[in-house]
Amino acid sequence: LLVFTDLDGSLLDHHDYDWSPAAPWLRRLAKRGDAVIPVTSKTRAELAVLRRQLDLQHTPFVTENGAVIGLPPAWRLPDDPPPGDDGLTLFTPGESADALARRLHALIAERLAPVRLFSELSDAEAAALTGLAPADATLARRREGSQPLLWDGDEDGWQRFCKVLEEDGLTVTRGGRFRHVMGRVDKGRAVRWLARRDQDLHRPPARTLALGDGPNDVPMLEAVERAVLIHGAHRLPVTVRQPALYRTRQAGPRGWVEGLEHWLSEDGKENGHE
Ligand code: 2M8
Ligand code: MG
Ligand code: MG
Repeated sequence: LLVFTDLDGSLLDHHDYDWSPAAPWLRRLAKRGDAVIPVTSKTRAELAVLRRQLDLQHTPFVTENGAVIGLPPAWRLPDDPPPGDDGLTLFTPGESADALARRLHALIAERLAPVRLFSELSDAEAAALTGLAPADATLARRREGSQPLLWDGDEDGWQRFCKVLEEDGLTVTRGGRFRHVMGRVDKGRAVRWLARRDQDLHRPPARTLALGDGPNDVPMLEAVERAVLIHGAHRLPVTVRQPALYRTRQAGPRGWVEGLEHWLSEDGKENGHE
């Protein structure tokens, strides 16, 4: 089983980033040999810390809403680009964060749009907005392939600006707190890429399950066999076209557990809801 999971508001609590309610299930899945694959808006710098803490060093990951895909050695194919010093092989299907910032600044100036780039805040401002420790805010600001935005205008104005961005070929989505701009990537494409890679490695065909709480998770929830929409502490509306969708009552890591327990029994066998 490949378990694709969002972090903030899903495996991690939206407010304090705690995942302790999910720890027993993380151990259970690891023991069964099921891959738990983080698919997040967070940066590779943030995830490097979390992969160690969550003991997910041997599974792939997706950062910045699909802009970066990272593979551990066991997921490599011979023709892949060479791995970095950390042993990870990286794919960056989108656009660089610097190029995105340049394009955004041009459009912001042209439209006088009330936008700030999260990556250009001070660590103290970023920490105050997210509840992250200042050192973690530094890691969150280190973008490689996406730019989270702060919009200081009304919703109509945002819809108009969003159209401008999309007409310029950018992808726009929303996480629990911020609006995010990327090149032509999303979590769904990254998940399909990883499921295909799993097949290309000639492993026994894997089932796929995904869990997420935000609008940015929708393409991922629609790209798998079975999905869990975790109750959002952010209260944004989320619509998912997925017949095998379970909506949790609980938020964050408790909702994550509730969703897994809907689809899997404790011995890891799959429950029969369809
Ligand atoms: C941002 O991502 C979340 C994900 O839902 C959001 O939009 O609310 C990113 O900047 C990420 O890097 C950061 O860790 C997170 C902190 O809340 O916010
Ligand atoms: Mg989330
Ligand atoms: Mg996220």
